[in-house]
Amino acid sequence: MINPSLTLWYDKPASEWTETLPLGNGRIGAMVYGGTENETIQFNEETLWTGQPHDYANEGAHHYLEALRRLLWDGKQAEAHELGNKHFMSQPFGQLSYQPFGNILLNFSGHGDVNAYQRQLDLEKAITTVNYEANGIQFKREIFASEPGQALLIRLESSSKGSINFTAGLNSPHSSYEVSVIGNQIILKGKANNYHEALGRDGKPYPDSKITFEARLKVEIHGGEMVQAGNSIEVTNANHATLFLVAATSFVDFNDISADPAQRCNQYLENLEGKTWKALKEEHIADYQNLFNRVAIDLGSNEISKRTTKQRLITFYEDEDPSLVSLLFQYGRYLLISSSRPGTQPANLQGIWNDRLDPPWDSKYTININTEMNYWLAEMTNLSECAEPLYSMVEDLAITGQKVAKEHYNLQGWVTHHNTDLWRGAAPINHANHGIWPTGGAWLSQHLWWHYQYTGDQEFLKKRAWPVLKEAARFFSGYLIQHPNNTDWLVSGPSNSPELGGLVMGPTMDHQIIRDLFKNTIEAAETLGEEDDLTIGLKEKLNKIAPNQIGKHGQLQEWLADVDDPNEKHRHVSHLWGLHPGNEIHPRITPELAQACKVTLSHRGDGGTGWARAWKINFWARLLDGDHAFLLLKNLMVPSKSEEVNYQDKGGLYYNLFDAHPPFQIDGNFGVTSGIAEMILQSHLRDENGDFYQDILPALPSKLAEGKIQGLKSRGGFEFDITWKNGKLTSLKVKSMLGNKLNIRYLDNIISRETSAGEIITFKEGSI
Ligand code: FUC
Repeated sequence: MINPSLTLWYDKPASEWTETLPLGNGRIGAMVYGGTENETIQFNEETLWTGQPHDYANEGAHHYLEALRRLLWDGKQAEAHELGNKHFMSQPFGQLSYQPFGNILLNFSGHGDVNAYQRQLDLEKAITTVNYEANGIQFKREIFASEPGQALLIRLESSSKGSINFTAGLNSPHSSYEVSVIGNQIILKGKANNYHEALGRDGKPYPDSKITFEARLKVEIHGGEMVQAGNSIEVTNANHATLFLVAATSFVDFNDISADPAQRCNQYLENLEGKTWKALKEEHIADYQNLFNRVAIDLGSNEISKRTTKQRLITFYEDEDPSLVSLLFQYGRYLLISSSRPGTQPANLQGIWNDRLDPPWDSKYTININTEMNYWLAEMTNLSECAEPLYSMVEDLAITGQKVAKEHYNLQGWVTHHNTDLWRGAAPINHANHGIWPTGGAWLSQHLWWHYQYTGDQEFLKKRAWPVLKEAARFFSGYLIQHPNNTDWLVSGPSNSPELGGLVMGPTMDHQIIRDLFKNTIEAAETLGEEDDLTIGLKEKLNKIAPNQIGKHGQLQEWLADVDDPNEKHRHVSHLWGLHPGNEIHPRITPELAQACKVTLSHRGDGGTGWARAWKINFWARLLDGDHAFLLLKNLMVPSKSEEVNYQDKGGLYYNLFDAHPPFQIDGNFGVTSGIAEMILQSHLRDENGDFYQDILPALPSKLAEGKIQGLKSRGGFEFDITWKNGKLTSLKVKSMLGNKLNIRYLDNIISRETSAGEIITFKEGSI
């Protein structure tokens, strides 16, 4: 029996990449086509990028900072763009790109015509299977990416002894590679292509690519024969076969690419030596389920849930099959576990799944929404460890960003602009009109503070969050300047409201982010007893940062001036940052500002790119409007066939349920999981003593009137099991992990009580 909330399945092989099924162990990613005569498994390794260690800072750029500000105050934006492009940008203007690694090619001659075909991805086990019947024999292929095994594993079985016949090979899209066969191993060695364009927009060359890579496909058979056939291995009449793919690059860290991929591959294979398929599979399932099984969700299912995933997606807008919502929720968690594990790189714009040498936006890290959206779900859906790579990247950026703070602003502390890459570029890229946006690092810092709020981990706060927060706050303490007319206000600039309207002084979003950074830093200092001149200064500056303003249409102003266009449908709704992921705007606390956010959202509309729709689910949940949040969810859960870059109104999902910007961009998958969680539980508001409110079912859509979730986490260190029927809470179980005070709020009722660490509190129907 297929569980419709935990399985993606199809009755045909994938005909394009966005129909293939993703696997990943955090480091190695694979996309499985599920072909019968020809199977292709396209794979990646997360450190295969173009370029080499590189310092992007533009020395002495700070000499132009004052001039930029002056031009902007004087209303000379075009001149500011020109000056910015000439003197203030990263060297070169762009950053480098994530790369595909190769393909496993399997040929099963005579399997062109098959019956009873089915391929599926089981989210409970993180295994994809392909089943079909050919020439009266049942064939089964199982594939998974093991984290403990550090390998992609493939098993080929059939219902009849001695009927496994295939040829296996490897290739790569890079121009410089070779394939050889030694014994039962196919070896692929290569060097990354250079960036797909020779010169940046400034006419300066991109750094050459220096990363080398190696993959090995080892074939083991039971019965039958195996021979070398050119660069392939040919297997005949085996009972079953197991294939092990290991892959590595020379990357060590953003400063060092001196590792030996061959030695790494050897080591990976050695570690697999002597382990049976069964043992490897069990080890993989146990490791994966340790993370995945922490949260279970059931929103109900019905007859239509039994159809293929493609059919379900096509009709979701009409039938609103609730099990497709649970499936999408869990898919986000699956994709995070598969693309981001302790010790790996964070999930990039495509997670770890990319088949192009020239991927959209380089498949790098865009920090003016996308990278953060990737991690909104991590703490709340009980995958705290999976955010570890993000924290490590922020620590790297705090190093490279220090140089950029010095060279571009002549300031201490660290700063990051709207993109980064494997080399941790922190300087403004692309074009002054949107690249000069200094609040990337401040926004990222929020995630380290959240980790502390969810886990109460003092060690983490002291050793990891605090240095990052303090030095980010140090930068902005020096960076904010007095508004020339409204001299009580401190403002940011030159900057932009991503990516609308070009360079300005004082975009609203910057002020919301900087306020959040200052508040978190002040609280961290108090908690750690680290208050000093800097944090005292932050307190003074905090209240002077230019406030949120309501404009002439009743909208929240995106800029200092009241110039918002009510017809503007731009995908970014950056100035609602204070509503989500920030917490300074809320219907209960700042009702006028919340109302202004609604006006803004009504102007921007209910469409947009995939990630824009996902963000709007979160916005509407924070505005406590579950039905509007559900409308956005529906608007995202529509099939998108378009692969071309489209900035307007074509967001949706591909048939493999990957989010479509379009093109594929993973942020929307993660954002949707966060949005669904925000409908069910919110914990970002606090009482007068600083203890968090636990808002239960704050934005439950009427279309999801019945359901059950187990294992959601909240700020303050609580874990929740929540059940509801007919739109009403019916049972609630809370585990207090840290012994903090519990403030449960349901509708307008509040129950507050002290807890002890480990205590489990159960509320029955009608008791709240
Ligand atoms: C930002 C967005 C685009 C896209 C890109 C990767 O620039 O404005 O829509 O998501 O990042």
